[in-house]
Amino acid sequence: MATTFERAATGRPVSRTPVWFMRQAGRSLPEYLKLREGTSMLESCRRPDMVTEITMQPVRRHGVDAAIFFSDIVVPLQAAGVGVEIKPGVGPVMDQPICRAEDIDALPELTPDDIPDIVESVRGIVEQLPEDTPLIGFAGAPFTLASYLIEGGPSKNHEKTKAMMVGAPELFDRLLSKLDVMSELFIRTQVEAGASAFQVFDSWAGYLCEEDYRRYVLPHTQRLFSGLSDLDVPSIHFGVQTGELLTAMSEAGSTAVGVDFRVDLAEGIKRIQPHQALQGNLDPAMLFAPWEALQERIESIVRKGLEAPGFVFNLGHGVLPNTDPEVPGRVVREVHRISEQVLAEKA
Ligand code: 1CP
Repeated sequence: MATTFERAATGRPVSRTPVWFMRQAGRSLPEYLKLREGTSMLESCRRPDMVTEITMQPVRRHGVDAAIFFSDIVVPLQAAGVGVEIKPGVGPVMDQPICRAEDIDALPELTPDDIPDIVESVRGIVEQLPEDTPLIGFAGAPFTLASYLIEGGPSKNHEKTKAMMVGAPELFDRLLSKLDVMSELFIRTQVEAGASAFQVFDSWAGYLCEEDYRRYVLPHTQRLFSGLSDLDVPSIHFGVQTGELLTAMSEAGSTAVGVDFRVDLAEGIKRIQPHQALQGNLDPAMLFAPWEALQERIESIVRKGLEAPGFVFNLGHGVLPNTDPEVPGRVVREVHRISEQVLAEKA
């Protein structure tokens, strides 16, 4: 039987709205900080005992309706042999940024033999998860991964990436094609090992105008989703500041589209495909607001979201580092309460 999350993410009826939070595992949890002491981020991602425990922590503490695999979008690059490190407080940093054709040709391919630990981690998590709590796998979208490779690390303006995109489109296309294959294998590995759904993070797509997105990026993301369509599991496509791109992103082929907090959900519904589910979109900063103010926001989002064919409650981006670890669980309970009430009113 499909779980509430799987039903909502594919537009099937539910009795209440499922909730999970991007970055629900991590810096906001004292038990995470303790476990991570002395182990680098990428090493933690490759140790099945740690991945399993960290993925389970928010499920236990917050009672969320889905777990998200603890990993990072650069893990497949690192597993394939690319020199990359995740610097605390910075993010992924590359040993050697990509700029020429030779760099792209030299980019190693990911093979199943590089990631037996991912299979082991997923199996360990699925064994521990309650039956009604699915595991969501994920990967970075080709464009967002390309930005880290070309810029060499986190970037404010993505100028080198855009320069290659318009100045050497055939190189850019070759790079994104290689990343497509890598992300497809990373997701396929997670789902075949037991993940019930997946999310594609195109975090930095929102830096593009729609014309460039459609011309240089969308065909690759479409290929990624169509390559995974045989898995027949719910899929979510998410990016930050993508209000202007939502319609184009909705054409990539996911069952659900993630909306960040800048877009009103009533407007978001109009911009995606009529059959698609919606995921979002509470501003993560609102978890710091007084409870009554937060409650009002939750109710407004749930009422709007439930007008879509399917609705998954989430934040508009990741949980912020200093979030009170008691608050996400309260949000979960409140979303359940309000959505049950709204769905009863509609029945
Ligand atoms: O030092 C630390 O503790 C590392 C902090 C950290 C964590 C906990 C990083 C570095 N990544 C992660 C885990 C992570 N990354 C998850 C775990 C599952 C969960 O959601 O609980 C996921 C899904 C990601 C995916 C990811 N990594 C994205 C897409 C999501 C998003 O936030 O938009 C991106 C852009 C990255 C790159 C990255 N990794 C880490 C940081 C700080 C960043 C962003 C850096 C930047 O601003 O460019």
